[in-house]
Amino acid sequence: MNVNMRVGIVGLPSSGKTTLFKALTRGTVKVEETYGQSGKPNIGVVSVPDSRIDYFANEYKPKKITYASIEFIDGAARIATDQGKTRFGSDFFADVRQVDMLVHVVRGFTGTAGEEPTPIQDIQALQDELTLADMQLVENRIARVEKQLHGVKKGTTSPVTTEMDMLQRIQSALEEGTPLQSLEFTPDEEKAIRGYDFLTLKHVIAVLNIPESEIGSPSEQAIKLKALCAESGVPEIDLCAAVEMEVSQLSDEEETEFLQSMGIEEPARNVLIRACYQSLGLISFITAGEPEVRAWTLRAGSRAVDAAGSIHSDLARGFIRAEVANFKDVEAAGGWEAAKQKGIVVLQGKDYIVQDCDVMYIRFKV
Ligand SMILES: Nc1nc2c(ncn2[C@@H]2O[C@H](COP(=O)(O)OP(=O)(O)OP(=O)(O)O)[C@@H](O)[C@H]2O)c(=O)[nH]1
Ligand SMILES: [Mg+2]
Repeated sequence: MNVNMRVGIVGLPSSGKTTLFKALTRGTVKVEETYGQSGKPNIGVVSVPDSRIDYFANEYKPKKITYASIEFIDGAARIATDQGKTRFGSDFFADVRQVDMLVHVVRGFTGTAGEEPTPIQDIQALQDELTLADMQLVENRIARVEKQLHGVKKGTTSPVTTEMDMLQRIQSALEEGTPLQSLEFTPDEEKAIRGYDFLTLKHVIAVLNIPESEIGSPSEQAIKLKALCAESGVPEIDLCAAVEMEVSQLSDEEETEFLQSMGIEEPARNVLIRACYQSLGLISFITAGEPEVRAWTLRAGSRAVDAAGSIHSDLARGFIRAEVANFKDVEAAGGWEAAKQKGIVVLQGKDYIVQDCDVMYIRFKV
């Protein structure tokens, strides 16, 4: 399985989307500054930072090092402001449908024309639009199912009545402002829902683009936004995109030095990349050896045999056992071989649920 997750960077004009994109891609992608001019989005594939890989790369000096990756798209899902009013075009929704999740950049700095930041309203505006689009979707679908219901005998149940029942539940939830994520569905319903592609079911991470002066000392507004996001279960990250972009252009050593001097452990872009990965419900396990040290992406809850299959179908077919250890334990033991000798590496069967911190070696025979 090659999981290629696509994250759309959305937000009002001049909120700092492209600046953030440059920070995420560390200047490796040539960017179009505004889509107004080209209409083309900026697309960049970014490695998910992973200290486990760095550790084994150091131990094995492998020929190849492969991090997990995420694709970021800046410029899909454009939003325009027209005389102070936010406009979401139909292409906005079409673009949003194509990504797996959204990073919503909101302006926390004073605008170029002196506009005060209004992050809470900005977040709400996008949420409202997504909700409205979903209401429209559910209404259209209900109208269609109603027609099909004519052919169903009253008092009997059929797939059509079940669908109608579910659609009505969704409709009331949207009207009441209850997040669809909090509704309970049967596995069949879940499948149907994925087919509808509701926008409010996309995971969102809010990024408050703060001025440099507020790094480490959040404003009242930032604190309020954080509380609000926590309440609605939306992860929120404060960062200064302009500083992140500058830092990201430095070499690794310079960057570490610079951040240390500011008392910062790691760049916010890494925190954001990892948050996206988590929000998508993904985990990774590591395989390590001289040919390659590599992170493999899996959906949380996957079994050892799925992990084997993600490497190669032969490994799933001929799966015998997986040698598994927690990375922290391997590190503490002083490496994989040492961990084996100390009995830290254990054998697991097909149904073992892979954990995000696992280092694995698959034993197989075909
Ligand atoms: N003070 C400050 N200005 C920023 C920051 N990030 C971006 N800007 C400025 O805000 C303006 C817009 O930044 P962009 O990154 O181009 O914003 P955008 O969201 O991509 O804009 P559009 O693509 O036109 O919608 C630029 O003048 C940036 O220099 C920041 O963190 N702090
Ligand atoms: Mg831009």
